[in-house]
Amino acid sequence: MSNSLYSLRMRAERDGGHCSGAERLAAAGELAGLAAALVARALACSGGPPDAVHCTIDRVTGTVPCWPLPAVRTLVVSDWLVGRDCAQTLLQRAGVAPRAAATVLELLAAGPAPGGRVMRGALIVDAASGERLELDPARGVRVSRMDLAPAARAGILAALAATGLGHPRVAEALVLAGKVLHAPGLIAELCWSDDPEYLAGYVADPRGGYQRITRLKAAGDRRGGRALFVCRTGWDRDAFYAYLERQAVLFDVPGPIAPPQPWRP
Ligand code: WAQ
Ligand code: MG
Repeated sequence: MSNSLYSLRMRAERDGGHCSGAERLAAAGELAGLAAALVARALACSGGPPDAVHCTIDRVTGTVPCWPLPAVRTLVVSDWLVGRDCAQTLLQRAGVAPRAAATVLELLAAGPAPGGRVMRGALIVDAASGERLELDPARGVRVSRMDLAPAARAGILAALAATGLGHPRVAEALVLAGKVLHAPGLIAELCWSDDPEYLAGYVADPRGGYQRITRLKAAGDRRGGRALFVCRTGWDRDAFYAYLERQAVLFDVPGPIAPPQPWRP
């Protein structure tokens, strides 16, 4: 599985800000249909039609590793305030300094791009000091070139749906987190959606896996984002970007999926 694979990336913007994005890996024969589906998704993005939709297709070169997906847990919280406390605790357990975790939670809540907007990509944050490390803080790092392996796709989506995780955002976020967890120097990832109706988010880390939190924001809130916390010691920013933006990765086996459990601090 190498030469015949293409990376397909879509991003859409409105009023100079990010409003929709997606990244897939597919064989040549699938590209036309997939691109059409992603354009349709961009045109349907919440908040009104986009001003621009960009689709980029690149042939993938080099070998493509196939990895298992992270383990999935769902922590049920009564409201988003408890959810953010839960995220703070999980980030600390993963090795993020308390102040760094709190600062980033506040930043995502406020809208991390200039003017309180959402970013197209993810923040990169020093897990010890909270310092921002992106090359371009308005854009962040955009993780791409990852997908479910075509032959395993239907089975993995069925396994997720059978446990109540059939929403397409779950599979997409799980694949993204699966790639992020192998990034050099990665300590943890924090994410919640910018979709005003999608309230769940997650903290992922190499030991804890993909830890869903049922509410990380209030209904109707258009702000969301992602942050990648790294250990600065020996960290190489260029290698980090190269892995996240250019290395293609497929996932062919689901991890264990635990039933939802109430969050107890
Ligand atoms: N690379 C880096 N950052 C990204 C990417 C990417 N490929 N895609 C999105 N982001 C950033 C960007 O700032 C978005 O505003 C933010 O993440 C949220 O993106 O288990 O749907 O696509 O129930 O809205 C998580 C929970 C859902 C799923 C996350 O994110 C579950 C989600 P969205
Ligand atoms: Mg997305």
